[in-house]
Amino acid sequence: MKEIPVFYTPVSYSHLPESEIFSGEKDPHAENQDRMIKIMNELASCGFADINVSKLNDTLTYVGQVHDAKYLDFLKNIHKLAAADSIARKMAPYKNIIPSVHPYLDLDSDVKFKNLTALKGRYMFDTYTPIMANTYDVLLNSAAVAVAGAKAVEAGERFVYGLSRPPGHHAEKAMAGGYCYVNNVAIAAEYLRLNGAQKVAILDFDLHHGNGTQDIFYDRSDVLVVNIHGDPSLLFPYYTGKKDEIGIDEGVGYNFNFPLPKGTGEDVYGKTLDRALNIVKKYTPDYLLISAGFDTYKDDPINGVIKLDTAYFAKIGRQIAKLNLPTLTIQEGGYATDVLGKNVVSYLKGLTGNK
Ligand code: SP5
Ligand code: ZN
Repeated sequence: MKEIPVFYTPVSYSHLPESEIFSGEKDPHAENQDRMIKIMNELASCGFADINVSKLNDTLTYVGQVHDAKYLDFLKNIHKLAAADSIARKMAPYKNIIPSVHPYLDLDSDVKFKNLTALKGRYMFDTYTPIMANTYDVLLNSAAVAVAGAKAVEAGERFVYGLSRPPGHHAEKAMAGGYCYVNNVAIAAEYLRLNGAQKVAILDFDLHHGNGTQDIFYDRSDVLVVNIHGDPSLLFPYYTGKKDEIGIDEGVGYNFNFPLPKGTGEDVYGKTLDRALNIVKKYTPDYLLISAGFDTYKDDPINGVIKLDTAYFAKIGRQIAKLNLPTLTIQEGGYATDVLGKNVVSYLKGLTGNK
């Protein structure tokens, strides 16, 4: 399987969120290190060529094009600020930064967010996405994988897979959430736009609506965003992902959502995928980027809505490949750890038409 280079960074293994807080209770964190180990092992046993992205190079430039400077300062500094604050209060330093309150008015006030608790609530939209001491380093390396992948398709590779971890599609311009801190696929898209591509399309087939990617490109026509996901009235991220979110200003007509009802299987999924791919085709993009989440797998522990099996991910790959576009796939969710590697490989083999 030399046809699909795999980009990854071992720095991702040091991302160890230990728990996510759901309704006041601590659950073991679903986005665990084992996921990546399983993917890497399966890729290795199928002979994929893996490429260790060991340097950030110009990653920060493109991260800065997508995310607000104040948000990036927050990600970079919050741990040190919180540590200093704990010492001043004679408390043990926090291991995990998690918000406690959220602003409901005036998100741009500089005055309001001087207090650390207020600041956390401003830049983190849920209690599932803890910031640890090494998180800033880890998220930059995860983004570097996406940038390296973008450079590889730019250099002429037909298919590239970027195993970014942590994932990215829930990260908005100025907000972390849904296990995501910076938006890897958006950073790759922005890299391609700033280096000569006129039009980039993003297709997101993670179970969850890619609210972050939608937020980042909502007022733009140069990056088409198409999302297929479980009905957000039943599922995270709840507040976005409805059909009538079509973009604003320049971006009207360049954002598409396909929310799917509980119990969606291959038949309905396949028809929806065809419609989504037709929209991409009509747009005639220079590049296609895929936010690939495998949490639509039938036995995924956080899925009760869309039911696909391992073989079906190959079908998704085959349908995407029919568009004949240079295609960069970025890893997002998927929490059925034991079969995650097999699901990823099934999809990648579908892209190239391998069995
Ligand atoms: C990248 C990605 O797929 N992010 C998904 C984040 C969704 N998190 C949902 C967490 C659901 C909480 N689990 C409730 C378990 C009850 N004990
Ligand atoms: Zn997901």
